[in-house]
Amino acid sequence: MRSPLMRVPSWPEEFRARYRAAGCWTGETFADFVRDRCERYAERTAVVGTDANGRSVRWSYAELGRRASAAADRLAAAGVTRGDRVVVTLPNIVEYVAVVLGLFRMGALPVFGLPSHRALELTHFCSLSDATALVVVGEWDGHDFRAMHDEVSAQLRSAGQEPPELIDVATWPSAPDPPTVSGSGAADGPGTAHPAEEVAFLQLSGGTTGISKLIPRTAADYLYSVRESASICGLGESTVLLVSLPAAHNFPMSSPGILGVLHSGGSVVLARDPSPRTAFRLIEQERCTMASLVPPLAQAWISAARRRTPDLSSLDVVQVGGARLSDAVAPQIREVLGARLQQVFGMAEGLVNYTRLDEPDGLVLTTQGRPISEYDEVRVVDAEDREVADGEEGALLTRGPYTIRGYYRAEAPNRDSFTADGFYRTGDLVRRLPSGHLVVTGRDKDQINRGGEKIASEEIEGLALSHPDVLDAIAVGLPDQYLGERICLVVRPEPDREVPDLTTVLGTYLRAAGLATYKIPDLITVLDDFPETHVGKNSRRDLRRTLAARLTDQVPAG
Ligand code: AMP
Ligand code: DBH
Repeated sequence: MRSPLMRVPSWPEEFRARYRAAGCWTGETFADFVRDRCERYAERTAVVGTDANGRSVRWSYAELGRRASAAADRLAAAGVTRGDRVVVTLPNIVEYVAVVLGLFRMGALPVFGLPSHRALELTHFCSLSDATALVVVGEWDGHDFRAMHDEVSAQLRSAGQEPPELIDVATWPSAPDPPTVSGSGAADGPGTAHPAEEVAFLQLSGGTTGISKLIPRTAADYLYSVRESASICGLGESTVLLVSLPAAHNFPMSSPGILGVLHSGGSVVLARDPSPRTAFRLIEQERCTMASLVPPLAQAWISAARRRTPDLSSLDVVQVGGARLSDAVAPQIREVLGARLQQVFGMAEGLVNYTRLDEPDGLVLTTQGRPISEYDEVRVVDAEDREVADGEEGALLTRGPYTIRGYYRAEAPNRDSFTADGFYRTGDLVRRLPSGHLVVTGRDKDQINRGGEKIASEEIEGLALSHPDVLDAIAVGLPDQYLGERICLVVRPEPDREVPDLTTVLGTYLRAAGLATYKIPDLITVLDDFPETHVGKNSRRDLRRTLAARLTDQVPAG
């Protein structure tokens, strides 16, 4: 038996009442959403892409509805029921959309892993969420996910936990089975007064401290952000969104992303790999009108478009977010790609900021936008949590109708990441302009942002420290022309040990430990001594800063 979902920190009743009264929170559940949109837009094209076996696929909304039900039936046959957590780690294939909507229909909770996650992360997510099943595609990009499921299962068993069922979408037939009479896929919402306000899925966070945490999101809060995002971004039935980023990321899922497009009756085009070649082919073929990119991908598109002159004439808006877009690259979105730029500064915990499509270049090219909602509360504060004047740099705190009040099963981090009155400490340093626009100027969290992927320094350090030849380890982000930051791991070896090539040994060690590919350090440096820092709460943070500054001067920029 799986444990029920634990209680999560949530909005006080006074806020719930306010968000309901303001119309931010409606009673729509994800099951309602799936049923309603698949019926309403039945004949329109919902999803274009490839399936687990590489076949080209084009599903109408009605077909998507059938596929979601078929996925729900298969999940139910594997033992998944309402309220269960299911870790999904699929690449950008059409089954991803069917599985997620299928889980929504049955009232089970997706936990959004990435295809780049490995046994270490997936064991952690399965364990923390007490997952009933792990959904994978048999083999992808040379990685065997079935073998990884075995590894995850062995680890959980040795910790006395029940392993998740393996669900391999590569074994699913290309045509859906006829729907079962039980209709397990189409269950109605739970019998509570506000089913839409129950936790509907767990999203992942790079977080502000420690390793990835699970973010509990509800239909009420999430669909509010999705509806508003769709409206801000001008989505409609003619929208064709190209999804080149990993589909499970919060950005391509909800800002306005796949859900925003399905809400509006448009089409989602899934790119199975992020290369400009694949993207340009799909834009030409499907006449994509919109794409969401992280800055390194935007740069890759720009340089590829300069060389190849693809037909991007259908492209109206290119969104860039996930990491700071440099002011130098921003104008090239229009100059080279011929599209309007929209900057997006968001977080899986909630708050999303957009530059609006009708705003002047001065704001669009140099700010990261302003919040979605008039109910988003934003405070920019100094080290004592006192608000600073507009234009001055400070730490960004936020609270609102779609920003969580706490992570799932994370009491200690919650004390650090949220104020007593429920503001989320984003860990971002910003300047707020009188117009409400935010400019992201830096960060006060121990995190590396590698081209939009967030990595907690502590996670890499902890793993490096488990190697017997390592006395101490520090992971920092060093400036990188292309990625924004790359990961540098600095290790201090055990004094008495003679390791011929600790850097190579450690690289192999981290990979073998099951660390996600994007977290593997780009550079490993050995130092016999670490600089002295003050003792105390912030000593490791000081050490990271000192080493990052020193290495930035010494190592040529990547
Ligand atoms: P996460 O909490 O893992 O969802 O990551 C969200 C974080 O990504 C934010 O708190 C920022 O640090 C960073 N981020 C997202 N979008 C932008 C952007 N447009 N500019 C700068 N940083 C961003
Ligand atoms: O980086 C992010 O997490 C992010 C970026 C843009 C996000 O969660 C979002 C938009 O919703």
